[in-house]
Amino acid sequence: MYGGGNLFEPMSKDALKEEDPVKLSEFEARIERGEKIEPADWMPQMYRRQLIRMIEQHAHSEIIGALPEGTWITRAPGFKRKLALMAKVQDEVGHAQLLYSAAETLGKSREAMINDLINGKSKYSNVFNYPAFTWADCCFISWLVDAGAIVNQMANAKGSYGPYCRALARITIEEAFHLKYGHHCVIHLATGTPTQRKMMQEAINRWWKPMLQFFGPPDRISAHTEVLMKWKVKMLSNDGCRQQWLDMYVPKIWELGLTLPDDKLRQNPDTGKWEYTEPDWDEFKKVINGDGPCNKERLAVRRTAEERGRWVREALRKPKSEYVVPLA
Ligand code: BYC
Repeated sequence: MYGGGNLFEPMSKDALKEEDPVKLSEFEARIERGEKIEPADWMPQMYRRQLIRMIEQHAHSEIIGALPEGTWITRAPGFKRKLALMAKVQDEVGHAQLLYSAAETLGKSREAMINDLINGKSKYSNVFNYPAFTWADCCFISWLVDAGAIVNQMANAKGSYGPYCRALARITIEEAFHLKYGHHCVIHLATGTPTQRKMMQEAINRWWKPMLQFFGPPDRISAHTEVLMKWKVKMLSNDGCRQQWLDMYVPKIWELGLTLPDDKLRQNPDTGKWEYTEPDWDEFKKVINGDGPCNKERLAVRRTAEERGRWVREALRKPKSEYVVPLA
């Protein structure tokens, strides 16, 4: 189990030198053989902290990600869309629950994770710091952001940490329904009236760059990819996920007669790789560090939810004798 030290601070690569070399090589051999690491197994502190960082960030992305779509539940066009969107948003919050539970197995409490989120210490996905101006933005998220999440999660569900992989396997099955629903919404707008089509095109134009950034910085500058791939936490690199998403979804977007706002976008016939205009990674840095269009609003909503829910958490913690009226 967790053997001490501050779980919340970043760790330098040198920390690995302090690990027991025999245990470390046994651990790495298990990963190499494709075995799952379980919470009670020995693991290097760096593996533990990397997992906490990544799973926690993933969990936060799910609850914050529920906000832009959540604001559209009352305005979704028609009863069927309202029902489906409500179910989807509920699923996303459920995913956060699964992921917080997986992160808790590594020794960080849910309360500490939520505190780090609302105090702006932890990160969550860049895309949720942008507004969903129109219904078409909401459709973009349901289809194409969920598609990106599926690419990442399908790969990582085959990774090394048992609780995270099991959570991802379940999440991915639910996301597959979101993807179908989102695709249906986009098809409806793209094949609708000229106004609907224009609305969809404008949403695609707005989301294109944040979406390319969703998979993380390019491998050449990614801080954590190397060690996470070595330990099979990440089974596909940031660029690998981005390419897979482009491969699967650019043709589907074009099929609908929609365009993408990048003159350089093309699949290189020799390498099979997609080429595109590099998004602005300095801007990405700003957005993930609290300075995007909606960061303040998103965290304010979470803080309010936390305050309003406090009485429920406190009531649940009270011993039964304090709130059950004894029968005469
Ligand atoms: N957004 O070394 P790198 C959903 C940070 S929810 C924000 O490449 P790593 C949905 C990164 O944390 C599912 N930050 O990092 C929900 C690191 O900062 P720190 C969303 C990002 O971890 C509701 C720094 O940049 N999916 O789909 O190796 C409704 C350097 O990056 C981002 C997940 O959360 C980003 N996009 O790889 C609808 C997947 N990218 O920690 C839909 C889980 C990078 O050093 N996470 N950063 O301060 C992952 O798979 C990985 O963490 C990433 C980044 C691929 C995102």
